[in-house]
Amino acid sequence: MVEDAESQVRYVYRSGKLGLEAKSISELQHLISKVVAATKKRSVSVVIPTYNEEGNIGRLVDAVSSSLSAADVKDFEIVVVDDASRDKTPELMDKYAAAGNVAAVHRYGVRGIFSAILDGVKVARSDIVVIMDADFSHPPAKVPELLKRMEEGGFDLVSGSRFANGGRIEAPFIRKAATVLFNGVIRFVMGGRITDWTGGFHAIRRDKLLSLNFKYPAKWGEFDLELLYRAKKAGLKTAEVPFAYSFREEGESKSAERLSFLLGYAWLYGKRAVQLRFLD
Ligand SMILES: Nc1nc2c(ncn2[C@@H]2O[C@H](COP(=O)(O)OP(=O)(O)OP(=O)(O)O)[C@@H](O)[C@H]2O)c(=O)[nH]1
Ligand SMILES: [Mg+2]
Repeated sequence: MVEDAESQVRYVYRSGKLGLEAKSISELQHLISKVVAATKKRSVSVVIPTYNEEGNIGRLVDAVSSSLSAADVKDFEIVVVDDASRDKTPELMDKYAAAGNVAAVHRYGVRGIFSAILDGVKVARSDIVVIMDADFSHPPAKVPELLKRMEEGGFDLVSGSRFANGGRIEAPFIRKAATVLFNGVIRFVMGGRITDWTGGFHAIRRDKLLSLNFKYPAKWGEFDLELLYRAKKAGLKTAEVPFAYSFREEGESKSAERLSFLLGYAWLYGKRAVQLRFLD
């Protein structure tokens, strides 16, 4: 059998004039750390995982850049972590990366939102990272607010919440109803004061995130549950900021509104909540 070049695990990093390639994320981290001393450290890194986001990624990078610039956040970077998308996402990322404040990370032979985010955080060149989706579900205009809250309150983790006062969900009815229901059940199981366990929109101190001991593999957004649980357990100082979640505008929805999918989601999230709360 001929091996597909894309099935071999490989990491490619491009930012400005920098072009690096490695066989593992730790090797890539090492290569970056060698040159980073000679380049500038960043104030914040916005980590965005992508898979087939050609309709969104360029617009999102522009929107995040404008929103940070408008809030007078200087020297930020946007780290886009792509898993060999089949559309034009990879070339768009590289185009943006050439300009300098975007780092394009291409992973080959690896898939998954959670590991993409973690890898993005590992190669981030700053002490504070923001995690958000590429499809405008997490509003770029809110990013400075997460950072401001973090700085002013001395928090380690500030999460966007759709269920805190002032938060909302703009999505097709069934998707919205399912999210409200799941979240209610998860909140009940997990206990405590966190209102949104699966929002996926966070600002966090990089070293704190990397020091959390994640135990479970995650396929979709179940890692959010574990992130918030581990953060709480490790005594991180956390806060929530309300935000309006909007359903993806561009690109294919992997979840759509199929009942089988929603049930799969409920099973995964519910199982993870019980594992964390009672079996961890
Ligand atoms: N690097 C990487 N990113 C991914 C992968 N799967 C999804 N993503 C990205 O992770 C983010 C969240 O995924 P979504 O597909 O929006 O998940 P969702 O919000 O549950 O579902 P829809 O918006 O309905 O598709 C988006 O930016 C995706 O492009 C993956 O395997 N690898
Ligand atoms: Mg989405």
